[in-house]
Amino acid sequence: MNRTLVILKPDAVERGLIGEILGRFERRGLTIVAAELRKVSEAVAKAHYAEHEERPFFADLVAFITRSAALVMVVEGPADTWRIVRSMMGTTNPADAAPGTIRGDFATDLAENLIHGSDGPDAAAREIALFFPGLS
Ligand code: 3AN
Repeated sequence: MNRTLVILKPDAVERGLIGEILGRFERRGLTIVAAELRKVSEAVAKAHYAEHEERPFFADLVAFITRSAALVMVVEGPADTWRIVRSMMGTTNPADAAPGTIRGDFATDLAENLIHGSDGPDAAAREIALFFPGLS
C-alpha cells in the first residue's frame, strides 16, 4: 500500500468543507488511515514549509497554517496515492484549477487554497514522519 500526507488547512475547516473533501477521497476509493484535527505548531509549520523559507510569502504561510485547527491526515491507496491526491486537489493557484478539482470547485485565493498534499514519495514519507511520528 502507498500513503501520502494531506492537510485540510484552516480555511477548509472554518468553511465547513471537511465532509465534502473527505467524501471525495472516500468515493475515489482511497482510505483515511490516520486523521487528527489539530492546531499545527509554529515549529512543525516551519519544518513542513522549510523549502519555502527564503520566499517572501513564508511568514504568511506559517501564520495561515497555524491560525486555527487543521485536519491533518494520512491517506492510503494501492499505488501513486500522492499523485491521485494532487490531481484531485487541482493546481496551486486556484485561478488555474480545473472545475471538478477541490481548488477548482471551492477556492479562489492562492494563499487560502484549502488543502496540502505531499508532492512526491519522498515528501510523503518525510511529512508523514513529521506529523504522525508514531504511525507504523
Ligand atoms: P502546493 O500547496 O500546491 O503543494 P507549494 O508547495 O508550491 O504548493 O506551496 C505551498 C503553499 O504556499 C501553497 N499552498 C500556497 O498557499 C503558498 N504559495 C505558493 N506560492 C505562492 C505565492 N507565489 N504567493 C503566495 N503564496 C504562495
